[in-house]
Amino acid sequence: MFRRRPETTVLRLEDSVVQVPDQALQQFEVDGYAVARDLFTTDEVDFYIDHCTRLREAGLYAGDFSGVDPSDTDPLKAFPRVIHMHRWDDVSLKWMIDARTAGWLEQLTGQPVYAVQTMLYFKPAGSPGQALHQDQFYLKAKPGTCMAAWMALDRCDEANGCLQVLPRSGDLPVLCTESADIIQSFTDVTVPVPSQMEAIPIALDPGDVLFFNGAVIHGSLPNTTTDRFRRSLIGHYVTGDATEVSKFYKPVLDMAGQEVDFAESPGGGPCGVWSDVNGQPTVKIPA
Ligand SMILES: O=C(O)CCC(=O)C(=O)O
Repeated sequence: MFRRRPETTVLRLEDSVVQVPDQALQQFEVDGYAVARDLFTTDEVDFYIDHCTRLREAGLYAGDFSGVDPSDTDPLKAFPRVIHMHRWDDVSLKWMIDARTAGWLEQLTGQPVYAVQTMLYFKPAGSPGQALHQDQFYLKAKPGTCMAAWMALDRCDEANGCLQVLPRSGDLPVLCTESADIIQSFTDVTVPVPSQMEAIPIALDPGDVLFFNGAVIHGSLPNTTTDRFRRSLIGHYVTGDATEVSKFYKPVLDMAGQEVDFAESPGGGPCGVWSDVNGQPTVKIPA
């Protein structure tokens, strides 16, 4: 049974278990991302690492497109990512709709949010990264946008392939993609970035969460260490004004875990390309 959508989008800060610092709100306004340090405790992180390890060991899941073989020398085959665990794993569901995450998402976006996806990355030593992309390319939440909550389970830095983000990309339209370098990335499409702009690494400690909107250009470099995992739990959400999302992300849940009605977003649509306006890289959508 679907729940009716709430009539109001007014948020009551006093109901929230967290208060997002002004500095994070300001950074989100400018850049489209913000970091919540220590949002989850060390004990919680230890619990998630243990749970996620057992979950991967337990077998095959829908979304294990290339199978799983712990003895394979290809790190992505030995430890493939797990997707949409919240659909069958209660721990993942509870993590996805945790009140602290909800509070951050709601205060950053100024509206309620709905939850659509969980992902678990192991990214062991030697794994490729993920080429720069925008999540809205995939989720197509409309109107509004999608949001990500990316939680570090290990210390994440440049050596083990932390996330990188392009500052001030949070207001861009969805860009046209091009082929990615599939030695560096496990995905085969990317978005171009003008030479004057540069994605920056976001180092996180276990329990820190990086929040970013669906326009932010982001990705990750390979894990070049010989002995460190870069495990992370990722939740994807859509903002409360959205009425449609790509089929892959349905069913959509409210932050109490109840299914809500959403239309299926059609594929395709226009995409932006960089052009030079008075020496400044600017995205235009060709007519
Ligand atoms: O964790 C990564 O390396 C990339 C994840 C990502 O970019 C995403 O979930 O959109």
